[in-house]
Amino acid sequence: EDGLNAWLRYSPVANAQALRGRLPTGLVALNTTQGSPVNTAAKELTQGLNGLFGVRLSAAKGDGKGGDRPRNAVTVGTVAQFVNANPTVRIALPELIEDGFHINVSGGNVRILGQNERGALYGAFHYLSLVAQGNVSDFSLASNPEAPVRWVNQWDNTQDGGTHGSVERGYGGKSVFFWEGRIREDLTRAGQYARLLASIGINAVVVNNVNANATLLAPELMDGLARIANVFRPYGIQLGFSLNFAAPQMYGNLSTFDPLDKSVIEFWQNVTDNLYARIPDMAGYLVKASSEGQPGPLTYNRTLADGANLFARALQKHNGICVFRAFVYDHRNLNQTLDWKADRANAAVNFFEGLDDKFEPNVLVQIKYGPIDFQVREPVSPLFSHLRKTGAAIELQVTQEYLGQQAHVVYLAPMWKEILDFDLRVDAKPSRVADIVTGKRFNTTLSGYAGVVNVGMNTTWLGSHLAMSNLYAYGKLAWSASADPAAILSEWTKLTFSSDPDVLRVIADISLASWPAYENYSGNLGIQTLCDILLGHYGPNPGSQDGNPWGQWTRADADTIGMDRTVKNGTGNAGQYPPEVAALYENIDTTPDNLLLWFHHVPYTHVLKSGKTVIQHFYDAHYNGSAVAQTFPKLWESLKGKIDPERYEHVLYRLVYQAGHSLVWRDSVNNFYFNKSGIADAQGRVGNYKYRIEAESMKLEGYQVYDVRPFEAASGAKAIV
Ligand code: BDP
Repeated sequence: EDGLNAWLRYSPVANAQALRGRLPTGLVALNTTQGSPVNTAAKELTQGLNGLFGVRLSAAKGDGKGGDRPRNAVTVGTVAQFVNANPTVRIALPELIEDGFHINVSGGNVRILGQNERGALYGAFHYLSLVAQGNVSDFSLASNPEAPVRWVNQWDNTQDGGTHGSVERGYGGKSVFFWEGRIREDLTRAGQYARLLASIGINAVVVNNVNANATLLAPELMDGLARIANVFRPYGIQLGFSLNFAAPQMYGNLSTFDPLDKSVIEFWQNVTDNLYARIPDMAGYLVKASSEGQPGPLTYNRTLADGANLFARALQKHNGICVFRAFVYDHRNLNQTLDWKADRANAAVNFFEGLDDKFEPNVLVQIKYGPIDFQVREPVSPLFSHLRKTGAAIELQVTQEYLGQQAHVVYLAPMWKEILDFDLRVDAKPSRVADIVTGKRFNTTLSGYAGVVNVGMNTTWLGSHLAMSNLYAYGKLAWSASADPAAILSEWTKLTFSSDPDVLRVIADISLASWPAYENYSGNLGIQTLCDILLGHYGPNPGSQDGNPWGQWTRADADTIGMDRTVKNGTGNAGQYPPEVAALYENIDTTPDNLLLWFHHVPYTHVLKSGKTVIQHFYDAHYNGSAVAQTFPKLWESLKGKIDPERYEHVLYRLVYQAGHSLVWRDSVNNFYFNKSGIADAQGRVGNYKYRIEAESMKLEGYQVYDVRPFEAASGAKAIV
């Protein structure tokens, strides 16, 4: 068990023999064309029922024409194909929207019908997931996605200095798509990835990094992209493509990339036509522009709408969409003085202000869940409340960039759920983020989800077996935001490991405790993840938070900490929310403790609602969080013999590492603020390590002592190597 099949293992269910009698033995595929999603569904059903129950499906006699319906068979196809094949049969079909499906199980007779071919494939995967969990009773259900856009973004580089096929913020190895500046010859892994994604309802993958390489527009590379699209197509996955805004100049040798320039418009139309000639069902473009040094419309004093519309118009005749990222900021404070206005959290609303009615209808604005950047705790981005005419998508990050990079277990679904359930109270009316990004709140047609996943060639995909629950949960929540994180996890565990109650309990105990634990040892009270902020985004480095020009500051000094984002005294960020929410955050008494330091600048001695001071909360939370992480290896060890050895050891290794690294986090952050504030820990722990034996004090054979920077990342600023 190397993880490659993730939750699609189809390993025998416990009582397969007893359940087999209730399963179909025949198969009617309503489209048998090679490469069609319905044909894929038929193959999956065959493979799945065989693996799970040892059932060998055979093509059932009679394709149903004239009402001659086969018995004890599973029928799979679209509603239209079914009606076409059974003109005289009348069945009550529930209403399905694009990509939706209907399943009816009556004894061994199973009918799986999609609104389209992709829906039929989703239905087949859903049916297999239910029977794999031992559910073979009769049922009838219909399921429709809540949002049309359920995309994955991969930050894969075609070429990147010497590291060909690297994945930016990817922790699972090299790209499954690119190698040595080209598209891989062998795209087997890309196909396996598409299969996993289809099984959780994903309908498109943007294959290249948002920091896009313009050379991908070369004809031979476009040919390669078409090969990826061919591998995706049987799974109903469309290909999306990231663009470099300056490509007209960098690649096309034009003198400009001004979005209103005629030659630039022609350039993009030409590129788009060339891509669609090769990939007629391409999903569209993803554009990162005027952000983090990337070129964009602002270079020419054009608006972001001018930038987005350039691509949207080129895509219109091909029915493609332009997903334009809202991650636009240039709120640098180069003097690194305390300029309260230099708040990156304000950037997106500032840049999009006044543009709501300026976008072409096929533009979708993709907004990171919080106003900064995938931190362990952020309020939701205020931009969700500003776009009413323009479709909005929420960007979530499956790859755990700031959240432990898959070396720490952090089950993210509870965090996403909190964000999706947050009510922004636009116009004093219920306005859940989930209702905004599914188009319900403002009646937008384009809406949805983007998940930055960043799998790689490692057989575990993400570098860690347990991290895959995040990918699974992402798909499930993008399908329906009402899904419950604990239920999703339990389903994932059953499919990935087993239904053994101990396995379910332990994985739930670890996973559901993991986000709070990580928050506790990595950055509390809304101060953000206190990791190294400039480069790796990994490991503790609270000092780095105040030493960078991007306004992403903790504003900590000897007496005080936190960013004043109030309208009254601070950066005004609280005022970007609708009035009820703005009032909540403006007032320190109504700001929840977990966002206190996001919105307010207070003395370390400020007393929280919990009754503790800020500094004591820091100390205690870091001890509590790391104490929880210490329990993970022991919990996991209780599963020895219940998990196959390969995955058991892989997970254990990481959990032991996490337990250790959580102590590094605890002591680094606590020591840092202890040194800064000079306030002692009421429990006498911080700075008082009398039971600890420092490695550098031991008799060393084959090791050398070296100085650690930042000093707080090692006790006594020393480590051995
Ligand atoms: C940051 C990542 C960087 C991405 C950027 C983005 O560190 O690698 O390019 O976000 O989303 O979090 O564009």
